[in-house]
Amino acid sequence: MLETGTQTPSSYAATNIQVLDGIEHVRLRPAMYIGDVHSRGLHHLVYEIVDNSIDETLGGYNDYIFVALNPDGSVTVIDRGRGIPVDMHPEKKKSALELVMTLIGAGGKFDKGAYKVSGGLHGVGASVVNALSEWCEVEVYRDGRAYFQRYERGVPQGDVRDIGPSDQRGTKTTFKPDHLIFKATEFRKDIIIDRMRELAFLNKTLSITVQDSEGNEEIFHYEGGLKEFVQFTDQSRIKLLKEPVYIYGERESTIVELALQYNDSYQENVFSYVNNINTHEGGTHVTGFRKALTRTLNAYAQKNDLLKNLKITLTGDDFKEGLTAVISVKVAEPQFEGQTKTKLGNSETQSIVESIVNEQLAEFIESNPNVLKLIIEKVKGAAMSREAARKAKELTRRKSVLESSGLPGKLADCSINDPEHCELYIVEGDSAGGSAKQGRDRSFQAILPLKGKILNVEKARLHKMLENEEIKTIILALGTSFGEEEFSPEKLRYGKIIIMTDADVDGAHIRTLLLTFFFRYMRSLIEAGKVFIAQPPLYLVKSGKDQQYAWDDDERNTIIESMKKMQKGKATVHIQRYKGLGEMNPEQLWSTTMDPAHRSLLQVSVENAMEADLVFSTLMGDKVEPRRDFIEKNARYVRRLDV
Ligand code: 0RA
Repeated sequence: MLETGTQTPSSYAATNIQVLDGIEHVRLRPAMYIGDVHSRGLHHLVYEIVDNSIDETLGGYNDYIFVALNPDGSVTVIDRGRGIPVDMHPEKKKSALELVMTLIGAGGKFDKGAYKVSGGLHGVGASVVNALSEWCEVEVYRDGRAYFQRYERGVPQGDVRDIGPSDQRGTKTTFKPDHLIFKATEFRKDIIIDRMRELAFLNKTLSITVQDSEGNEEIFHYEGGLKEFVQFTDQSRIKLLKEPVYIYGERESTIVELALQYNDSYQENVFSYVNNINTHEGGTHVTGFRKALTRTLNAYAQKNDLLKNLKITLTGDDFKEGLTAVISVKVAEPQFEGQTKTKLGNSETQSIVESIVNEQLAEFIESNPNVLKLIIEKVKGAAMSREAARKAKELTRRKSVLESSGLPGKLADCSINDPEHCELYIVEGDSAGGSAKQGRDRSFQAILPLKGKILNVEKARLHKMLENEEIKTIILALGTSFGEEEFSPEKLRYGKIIIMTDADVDGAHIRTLLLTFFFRYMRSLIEAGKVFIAQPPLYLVKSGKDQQYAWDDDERNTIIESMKKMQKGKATVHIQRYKGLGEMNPEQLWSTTMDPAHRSLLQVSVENAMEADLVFSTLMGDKVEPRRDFIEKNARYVRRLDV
C-alpha cells in the first residue's frame, strides 16, 4: 500500500482500533479463548501466564517461577527470565510490552525459540488474560531498570513507565480476574498446586514456589524429574523395581524423556506430555513407546531364555499390567488431534521415540539383567491370567454377562427410551432402593439397588470382575458392555448415572468403590460428564409445622436461628440427623434428593488424571500407611469428593 501524507488512520490509530476490537471480542466470547468462564477457565488464566515463563525456561533463560494467590483475589506470577521486551515497536509506535499485553495473538509474533507451544486452548497469551481481568499490572526487570504498566479490562492506563533501577531480571504479572466475566472467581490452591507440581516434575531445572493467600509457601523442585514423577504416582503401590527406569534422548530437535516402573497392581498408568501439555488421548509418542517397550523386552527375554516354559506368546497388553510410566516429549511443531485436541499426531515423533527407547532400554537391560527378569516374571503372570480368562470366557461366562440382551432383575427401569433424558440411580441397599423406587418419577428415572459392597477393582484382574454379581449388574444396566475392546459408551442407556449412598462411612466407601470402577474402566463416561453423586440432606429441622432440610452444619444452624427468631425464641426445635437414605420416606427422598427441580447433584470430573489416580491407588490399594495419612489429611474435604 502507498503511504501518503494525507492518509488519516495512522498506523498508531489503526493498532488502537485493532486492540479494542480484539479485547471486545475476547470479553464477548471468553469461552472461545479459555474454554469456559467457570473454575476451569479461571485457573486457565494462571496457566497462560505461567506458560510464558515456562517458555523462557524451555529456552534455557529461566529456572524460577513464583505464583502467589493474593488475599484480594488477584494472582501474581514472577519469573527470572529475560523479561518481556519494552522497546518501541518502530511501526506501531508502542512498547513491545504493551503490544504483548493488548494485541490479541501478539504473543506469537515474538520468536520464543523452537518450543513454542501451540496446542488446543494453550498459548492464547497474556493479552487474553489481561482482557479478562478487572485490572492487571506488569513489571519488567531488564538491563538494570524496572518498567511498569497497568491495564483495566485490557486497556492500558498510561504508557509503559521506567520506574527506576533494578538489579533483577524477569517479569512480574499480577491480575485480578473480572467478576463481570467469571461465574467463579475464587482460585483453589489444590488445583494450582497440582499443575505447578506437574510442571516441576516435567522441567527438572525449574523451581516453582506457590504461596497461598495466608502467606504459606510450598516449593516444587525435583532434580530427578520424571523419575520422581513416577515415584510420586506410585507412592501408594508396592513397587517391583528398586528404581524407575529412566530414558533421555534427543533426535532431530525432538527431546524424549521417559521413566517407568512396574508395581503389583493390574492397572496401567501411562501419563504422556507434549511440550508440558498432558496428552490425555495419547498419540504417536505413546505408540512409539509401547512398541519399543514390547519389542525390546520381548527380544531380550527370548535371548536370555526367560520364556522357555511359556506356551503362549506375549502380547503388548501383557506388558501393560502394573506399568506406571510418564513420557514427555518436546516437539517443535506439534500437531494436536482427537476429540479434545490432546492427541499427538506427528508421525515422525513415533519413530524418534521408538528408536530412542529401543536403544536406551537395550543398553539399560544389558547392564541391569535383574530388572529384565523381574519385569518378565510379572508379564508372564499377566499372560497366563489372560489365557485363563480367555478360556473361562469361552466357557459361556462372557456370553451371559455381556451378550445377554436382558436387563438385570433388580433393575427398576424407566419407561421412556430416550437415553438423553433417562437417569440411573445406583442406590446402596435394598431398603433405600425400595424408597427410591416408590419416590421416583418412573418415566425417566431407573433404580438399581446394590446389595452390599462391590468388588474393589483396584485389586482385581478383569476376569475376576466379571464374576462379581454387583459389577455384572451395573454393566448390564448401563448397556455399554465392558472391557478394552467391547466397551461401547455410545450404547449407554442413560444420560445421567447417579450414585446415591448413605451419608456415613460405609456410604463413602461404596461411593469410592463405584467411582474407582468408573474411573478405571469407563473413564470416558466421567469425562463426558455423565457420572454424578446425589446429595441427600444431612438434617431435618422441625419446629411445629415448619420443617426444613439442611445439607451441612452451617445451614442447619442458620435454620435453627431463623426458626427461633420467627417464633421469638419460644420455639422448640427438633433436629433429625439422617444417617441412611432408608430413614427418609419415599416422598422425602424424592423432594430432597431426586426431584430435578430441587435436588443438587455433584458432577464427577477428572480435573487431573494423575491426581485422581493417586487418590484411588491410595484409597484402594494395598499399602496401609499412605491410606491413613491420606484420610487424615483429607478428612476435612470429604464433603466435596470431586475426583
Ligand atoms: C519475547 C522475547 C523475549 C522474551 C520474552 C518474550 C518473554 C516473555 C515473557 C512472559 C513472561 N515472562 C517472559 N519472559 C520473557 C526475549 C527478548 C530478549 O532478547 O531479551
